[in-house]
Amino acid sequence: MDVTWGRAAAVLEDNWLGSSTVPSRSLYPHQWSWDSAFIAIGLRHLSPSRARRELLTLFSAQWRDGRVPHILFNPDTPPEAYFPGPDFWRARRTSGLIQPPVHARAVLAVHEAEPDHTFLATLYPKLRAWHEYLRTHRDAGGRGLAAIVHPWESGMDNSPAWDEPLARVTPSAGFVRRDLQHGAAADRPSDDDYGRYVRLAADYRDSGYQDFGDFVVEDPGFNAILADAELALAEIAVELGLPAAAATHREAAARVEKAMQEALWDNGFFFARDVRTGERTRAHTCAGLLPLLLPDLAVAPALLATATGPRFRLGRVHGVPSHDLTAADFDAGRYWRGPSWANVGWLVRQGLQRHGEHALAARLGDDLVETASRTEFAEYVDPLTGAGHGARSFGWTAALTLDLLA
Ligand code: 2M8
Repeated sequence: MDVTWGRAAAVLEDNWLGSSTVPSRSLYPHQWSWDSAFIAIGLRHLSPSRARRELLTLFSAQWRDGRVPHILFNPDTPPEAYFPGPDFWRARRTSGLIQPPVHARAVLAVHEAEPDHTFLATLYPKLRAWHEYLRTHRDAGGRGLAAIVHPWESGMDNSPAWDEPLARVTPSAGFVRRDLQHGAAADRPSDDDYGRYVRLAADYRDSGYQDFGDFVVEDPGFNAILADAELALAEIAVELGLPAAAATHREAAARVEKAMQEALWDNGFFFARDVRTGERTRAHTCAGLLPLLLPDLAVAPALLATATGPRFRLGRVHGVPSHDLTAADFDAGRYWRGPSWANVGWLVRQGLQRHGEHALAARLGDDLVETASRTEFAEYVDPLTGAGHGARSFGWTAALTLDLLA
């Protein structure tokens, strides 16, 4: 057995709580939404039944309005282990925010590893309700794009794309950051940003998790993943013998893609759009590369040129930098402001394959495996040196390594 395979499998074993997997035993001791989807994609190679359990556990916490919460709290974890914990959210056992909808893709992948009609038939209506929530409750701009109401919803918390809309938010004070007990301050978001995250989350909570507040943004990463998820849902519908439903999912994907093209594309790149001002934010971040996931993306050649050009240097650096290498505020070690993340690398690799860029996809895949193995499955890495940062034994890094090796 490959040594890396065994070590990656051991990480998932250690992070397994019995019905779900934590991203990290120290920094993130609960179940996170998009982490679980990526983890299931790796777990399916070890145990399809555990991968199914991972996703079924997450969807057991789906809200009645269809949203899949971004954190499902583990009742056995001490409250002081993570902030903001269940007391903050006042939503029983979950947060009230969401994360990118990678789940349909994960459900399909798990089914492909070991076909299970009951699993598909159980999750299909839940996935439909989840996408329906995004399409209706989250269409703040009225353009057919899902808006996020908090940087945490992008999964790319302190991305430079959020600097402008966040500047409107007055930071909260009087809370204790638990993350700094486990992570180096220079690798984590700043105190000011954290204060803004807490303010936005409290305002949203106080509105009953309904109102659009100061931060309302259309993110190309989130929407590309949504369009891809609709394509995955179409494949699931075909598997379930529902060809008419499959056609509606493909149409939904096409609508999101068209809206992204019209509202977010500019000069060779996809940018986030601030719904409050109507302006596109100017930062080139890795989220703008994720529309490569869409196989019929008309602007793929131009986007590929940006990906391989000086801003991201794909194939010539480690992974996919989370921020523009040429930007003055690129920071090689600070979270989502420069470092490369395995999940983004894995998604972009899929995109490269879908656009026939097989050599570049293979080079990226090899680098992701080598870097993950060398850094003890680090949460993120410096794209220029490959040095690990953040947590080690990180769930999705280990899981996606397994998927790349399989
Ligand atoms: C990070 O986000 C959480 C808040 O959700 C945090 O900083 O405490 C992000 O990297 C996010 O993408 C990820 O899902 C989460 C757990 O790994 O950690």
